[in-house]
Amino acid sequence: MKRQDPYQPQPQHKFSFGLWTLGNRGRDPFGDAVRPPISPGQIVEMLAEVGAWGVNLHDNDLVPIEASAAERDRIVRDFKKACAQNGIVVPMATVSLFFHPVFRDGAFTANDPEVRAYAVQKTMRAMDLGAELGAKIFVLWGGREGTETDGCRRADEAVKRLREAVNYLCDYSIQQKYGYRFALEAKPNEPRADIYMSTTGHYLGFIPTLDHPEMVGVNPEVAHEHMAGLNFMHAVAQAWEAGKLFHIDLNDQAPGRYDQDLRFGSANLKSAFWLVKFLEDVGYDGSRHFDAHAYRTEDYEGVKDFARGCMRTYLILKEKAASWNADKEIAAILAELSSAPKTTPAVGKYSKAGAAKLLAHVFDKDAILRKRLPYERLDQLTVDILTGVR
Ligand code: DIG
Ligand code: MN
Ligand code: MN
Repeated sequence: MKRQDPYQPQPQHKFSFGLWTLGNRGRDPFGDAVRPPISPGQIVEMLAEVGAWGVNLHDNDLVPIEASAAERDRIVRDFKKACAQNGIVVPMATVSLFFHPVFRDGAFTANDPEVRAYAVQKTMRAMDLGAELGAKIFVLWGGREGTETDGCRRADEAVKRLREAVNYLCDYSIQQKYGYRFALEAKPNEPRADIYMSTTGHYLGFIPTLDHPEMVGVNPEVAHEHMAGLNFMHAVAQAWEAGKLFHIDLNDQAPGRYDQDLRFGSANLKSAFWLVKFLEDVGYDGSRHFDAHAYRTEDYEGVKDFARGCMRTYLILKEKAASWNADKEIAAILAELSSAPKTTPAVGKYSKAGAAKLLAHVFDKDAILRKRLPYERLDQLTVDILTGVR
């Protein structure tokens, strides 16, 4: 009897893909499309075939920007039917404020007030569409919100314009009773030379300045923090700790390159492991969304391999994280690391008495220095587990 594949995706894993990921036709700045176009319905069927749970979309991934109201309604009706027939849900929606040339100078932060107003209108309509499909997370990625020359606008004016748009859209969601949580996605550059809100940290500093900060979180993407040379799991951990990890874009990326949106875990397996371990250790319950696409060399069978690989690698690393957590030698090392004499004064919440005790305490620095920090052994045990030799 064929052993059940332990890395077979299930709905409870909440694996989702954007229409634009499996529908990516392989066009790049130096080459035309290599794959024929496929319809949203065909993408939904493909997602069901590989075992995904959800599908996400930009407004124009589904509804062409010039579609009439009647065409829009027909397209949405057909898409809802395809999702229902294939048991695929729509957990997240977003809006394209970057593809149409009208956004060449940005959208919410553009210098032209008409463009800024049109961007908000287009987002409202994309929120309507997402709500109709059952989405509860709305992602905003400001791909064009940036500059090639900083002579074009004051950077603090851009922040003000962005805040005005996000406040307005939060109020629209409240008025419409959509119940959206907004997830803001950072990226350092490309398509603009420098994008505002370039890292997840920038957004975590921006959110508390909004009218409805409780409605707004972040959507960190692996590739985007890696492009900035940052530790992605640290960005995710800070977002989580602040109660702001509303969504996540999983993929992979070699540092210092343009956005590669590679198959999850295909470039930096160890950093992918620390991420999966963190998400599983803290019980993150949101979508595991893959914002990635297949190599340009692939046909649609290869695109399915790409999608299966994203989910398979996540599940393999999830199993490795459980092995790491159960490893006795690792547990012993971790216990040793945090040991200290019983007389060590705690810091905790400030108090006059506590401060007096701390100031009076004599620290034996030589004794502290004798305590080992066996990180080489700890990291090699991690490598042994990841490579399957332990
Ligand atoms: C790019 O990483 C962005 C767009 O694909 C989209 O707006 C967002 C959705 O996850 N990610
Ligand atoms: Mn990306
Ligand atoms: Mn993304």
